[in-house]
Amino acid sequence: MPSFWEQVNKVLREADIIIEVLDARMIEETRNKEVEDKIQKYGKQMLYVITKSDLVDQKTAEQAKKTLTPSVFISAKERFGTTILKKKILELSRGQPVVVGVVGYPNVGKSSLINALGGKHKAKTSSESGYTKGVQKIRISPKILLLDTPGVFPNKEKDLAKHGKIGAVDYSKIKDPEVAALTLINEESEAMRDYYDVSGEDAEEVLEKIAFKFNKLSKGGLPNLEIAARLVLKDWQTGKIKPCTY
Ligand SMILES: Nc1nc2c(ncn2[C@@H]2O[C@H](COP(=O)(O)OP(=O)(O)OP(=O)(O)O)[C@@H](O)[C@H]2O)c(=O)[nH]1
Ligand SMILES: [Mg+2]
Repeated sequence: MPSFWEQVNKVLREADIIIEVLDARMIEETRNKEVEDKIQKYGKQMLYVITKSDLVDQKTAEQAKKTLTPSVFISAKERFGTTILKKKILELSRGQPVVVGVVGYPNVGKSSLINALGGKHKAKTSSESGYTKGVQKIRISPKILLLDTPGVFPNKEKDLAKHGKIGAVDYSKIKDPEVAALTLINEESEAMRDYYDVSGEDAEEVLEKIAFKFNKLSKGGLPNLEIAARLVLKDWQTGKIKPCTY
């Protein structure tokens, strides 16, 4: 099977419109500049779709809308924004039949978005990142054919902590969960405090307290930071912890 990037490249070349799917909690971090550069190079029409908007407040949504155009806010979970998105696609294609490629980082919600748009042939989804392995065609209306693609991140990007935060690498598979979790605790300290109801001088102390609180202990009763780190990454990646935006 061709690599994930090879498959995405083919879709970028062949589709008429490209949807870049972004996670509303981490909009800038889930923008794939390598994908965006290619879209520009091929002269394709791009549409930003910001999904998981059920996890952020309205203010965040409105701010992002101003900077990214054209963009549509949706929640696949709550089936919000899907009608507007279909309308937007038809507006961009001037009512003509159109092939739309759906691309983005792993686990941002590409397949869920396609399902929310009402495809009869459902795209398979999972909380595990890297789930979609090949391009799938899903017709959502007589005029709109969607291409679901495997998630990719920029080749040059080796930022493991970021990949843990945005869920591009699954919490169960991440190689250095402590580094990723400590970075996340630092960046989202208020959200972490609210969710776990613990506080500490620094991220490490917070992680230790989480380990104690959830009984993630090694022999001898010491906190098992690796297991606690995976718990934090899991809660974040699955959307249990909502970011503080004020
Ligand atoms: N809260 C919330 N969760 C969502 C939403 N859309 C998707 N998810 C969750 O995000 C996770 C990933 O969803 P997928 O649709 O499989 O993501 P994907 O981009 O296709 O992932 P890959 O195929 O692995 O690249 C799943 O656990 C979904 O339940 C949404 O609108 N709101
Ligand atoms: Mg998928």
